[in-house]
Amino acid sequence: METIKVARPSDGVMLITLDRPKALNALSKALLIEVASALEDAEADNAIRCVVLTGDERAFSAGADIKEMPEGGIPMWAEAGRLKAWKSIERFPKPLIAAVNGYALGGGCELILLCDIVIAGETARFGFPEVKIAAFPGDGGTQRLPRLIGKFRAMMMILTGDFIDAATAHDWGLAVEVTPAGRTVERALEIAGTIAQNSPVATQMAKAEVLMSFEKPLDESLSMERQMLLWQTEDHDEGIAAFIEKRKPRYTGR
Ligand code: CO8
Repeated sequence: METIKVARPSDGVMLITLDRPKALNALSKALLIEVASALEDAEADNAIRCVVLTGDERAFSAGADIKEMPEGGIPMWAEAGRLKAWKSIERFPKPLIAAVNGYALGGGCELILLCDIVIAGETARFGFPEVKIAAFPGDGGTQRLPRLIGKFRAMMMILTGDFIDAATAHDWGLAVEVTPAGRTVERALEIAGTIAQNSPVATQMAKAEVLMSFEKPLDESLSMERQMLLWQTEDHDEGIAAFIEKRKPRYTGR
């Protein structure tokens, strides 16, 4: 990997660090493909139960790589490898946590919108500055942002291109917790460690069910939730047995 670093800091947890510091971790096509590929590895590996995605202290990511744009032109946005990478990140079935310090802009913020939990450092700045280069958030931002923070706040961010700070992001529901900058990744890893102790089959079902609430009409998603509830698993039997026997469960993901 040339544009990301991948580590396994604790049992069941993968940490992906965007690593193009000189370009503020801008999402070059190569970087997007490497993130997607690391997530595909995480999906295939039964030992991985949760992934944390982060950048560095200056930037989570400053968005799509503006310097690739003159050469790529309009066809670059519809290029198959790029779209496939976004799709594969969107479909990642295991819990995905963003630990955000510094700038999270444009495509960088769209990447965060695909995460399941967002922890922001006090220095984090979120924004959609695409309008300033006569573009718009075309990798999901115009659709996902208003669903998360409401129409007026989304319009404010997308139409002005102005950034919001970590406290405002927290207030608007774009981040669940704000930490001192030096503790953001550590806190995200703590949460990942907690998730990793739960049954992977249950956490993946729960993620899929919550995401359904954004995608399907309520009557449809409620009946799918009911179908999932009826889906008996070995982990569920194990969870109940462990509770009754007053011991820690040993989950296998079956
Ligand atoms: N792409 C490429 N390089 C970047 C990017 C970027 N998005 N952002 C920063 N860099 C580079 C800078 O060019 C600079 O490189 P160099 O040292 O070689 O000159 C280096 O990173 C450091 O940046 P700055 O010197 O600018 O650092 P500052 O602290 O002065 O400013 C900012 C930081 C405010 C973050 C500033 O860099 C900035 O405004 N960056 C651009 C942010 C932006 O506009 N992001 C959105 C990009 S568009 C997008 O994400 C999706 C478009 C989808 C369109 C779909 C249409 C269908």
